[in-house]
Amino acid sequence: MCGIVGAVSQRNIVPILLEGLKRLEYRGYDSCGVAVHQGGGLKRARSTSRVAELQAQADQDGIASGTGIAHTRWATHGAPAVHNAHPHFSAGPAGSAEAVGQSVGRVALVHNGIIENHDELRAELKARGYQFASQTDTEVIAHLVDHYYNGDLLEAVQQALPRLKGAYAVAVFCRDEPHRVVAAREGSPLVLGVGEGHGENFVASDAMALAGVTDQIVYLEEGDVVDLQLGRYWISRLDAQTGRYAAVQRPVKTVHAHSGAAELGPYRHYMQKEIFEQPTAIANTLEAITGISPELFGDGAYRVFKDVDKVLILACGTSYYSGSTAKYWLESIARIPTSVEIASEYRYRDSVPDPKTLVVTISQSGETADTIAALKHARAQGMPHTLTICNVATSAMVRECELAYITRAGAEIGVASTKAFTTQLVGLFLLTLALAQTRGQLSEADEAQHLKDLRHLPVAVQAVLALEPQVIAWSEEFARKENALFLGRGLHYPIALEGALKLKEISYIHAEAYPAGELKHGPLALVTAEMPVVTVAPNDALLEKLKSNMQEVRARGGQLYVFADGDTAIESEPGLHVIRMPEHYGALSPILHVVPLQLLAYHTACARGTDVDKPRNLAKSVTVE
Ligand code: HGA
Repeated sequence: MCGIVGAVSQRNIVPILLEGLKRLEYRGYDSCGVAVHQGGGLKRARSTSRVAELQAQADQDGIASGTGIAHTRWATHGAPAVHNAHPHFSAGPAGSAEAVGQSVGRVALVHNGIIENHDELRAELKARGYQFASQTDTEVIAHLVDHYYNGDLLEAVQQALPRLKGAYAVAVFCRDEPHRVVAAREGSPLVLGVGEGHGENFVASDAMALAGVTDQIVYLEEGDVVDLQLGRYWISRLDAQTGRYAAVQRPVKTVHAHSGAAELGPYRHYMQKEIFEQPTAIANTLEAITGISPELFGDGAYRVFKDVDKVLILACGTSYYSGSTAKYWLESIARIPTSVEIASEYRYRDSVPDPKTLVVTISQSGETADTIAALKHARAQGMPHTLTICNVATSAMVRECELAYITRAGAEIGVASTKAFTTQLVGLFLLTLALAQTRGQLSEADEAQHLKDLRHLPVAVQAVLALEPQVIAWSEEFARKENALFLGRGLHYPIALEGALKLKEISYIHAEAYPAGELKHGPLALVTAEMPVVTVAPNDALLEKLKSNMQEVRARGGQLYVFADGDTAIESEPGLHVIRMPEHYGALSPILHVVPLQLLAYHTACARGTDVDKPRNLAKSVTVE
């Protein structure tokens, strides 16, 4: 998703801006740009290629300055093209003294988010004589700031912001104020980095972009506007009572952000590396666990768990599937009614709030715009108890929620989530046990057995990873297909959904997942000899039912590819291909069964030659609605 880096310094900050963009590159983007204050005006370079290309262009054009902003764009409004790439320049209304053309604009601006009333603002600004050079919603903000500019950039931004509907993080500077950058956020992430010399200060959409430059970070809050100047910064926000902006203090935190520049080591892609890191990621996530207690989720968790009698899980994408798996655990082990909702649906539908609900959000980055909005919606509906399962301790989600469990998957670079998913499942299983304990549903013997199984999990996942050569053999067949079905039942139905999503995301093969019992109610019509049907077959209470569903596929000539637990009696035969998993792993079995599905998607994508770590049209950290 879009990345923002901005700076004011006494030294040339272009290398820092571009290095910052490189750190955000893994999130996926389709164009990038940098603009600086130079030679008394604005100068910029933009590219639809990689940041390295932008860097070469900036070097060639001699772009260097102490004041500048940079951006990676993931297009929402307007095609990925150079003229739509940020930074955007304003150029004063036609006929005015500021109508100096695109090459010498007055205001330069980068934006992350979506301006919903851009059509209306565009019409207004056009009527005032502003000319638009892009199809983006962003450009209206540049012209609007220009319109309000009267010698003070902060005042102009403060006047423009209340006119915007939607979500934004913006960073802006002006030709007439060479050592100043003003930035603001509402609905999109933004941090301030307090410089450690050269009088410099920074803004960025993630502290990771500033790793190695400063570890003094201020997490800006919704509605904050920050004025960066040499050696000083000033944060303000609109006071609803007075209708004026007033200064606010925000704590400066020391944040040891990782640089995101993880080494690939012996792996071909980050996704493969991350699949193989799962035993370590799970072990790290469990490291501090000596026993089950609500306090694993934060101080005061016992009181909260006692006060709730249902769970509402809000998430998107892969996190939605970890939540869907957890529903089975929560209802069967903790005996607590649970519903799981897609965040972008929940936030816009009429629902029946119950204050005795534990609202659980799940997000790898903790910045997922839809999930944050759904969380706020749930709270506004009168549900105060919130908990997040998240991989980034400093994220907005963790800051917003009353309770949290931080997974320790480490940086996940591949856009298709793998180790974040399995560690989320670990966090959700711990939540299930803690709720079960609070509700008197967990005997000491059960707790001890579950803990033993959890501790053994890294070794069990390692054993599944050893199946890679067999999965590679299957992937060569899959690479020639255009469709696939995935089947699972019960606890493993969400795993089938996740397997289908992985295959879609990175190999671009159309894949759908169904609860196996649902096959005969429609999708069986799709089954032919050309349709591979991947079946997740744990040795659980539903196995015999699943076998009948497999027969339904075989009878129609469908090709079955079955991941069967070692203790099932499913044997290979013509049309029935079996990879034998370790013995059944009880309630934690989904964590094992998803691993070969990740490998299948990965190797199929490799065989088709796709850009595995940066699949087309997708981005990491989905910070727009
Ligand atoms: N709406 C803007 C910015 C998009 C964005 O934030 N992507 O992550 C555009 O389309 O340029």
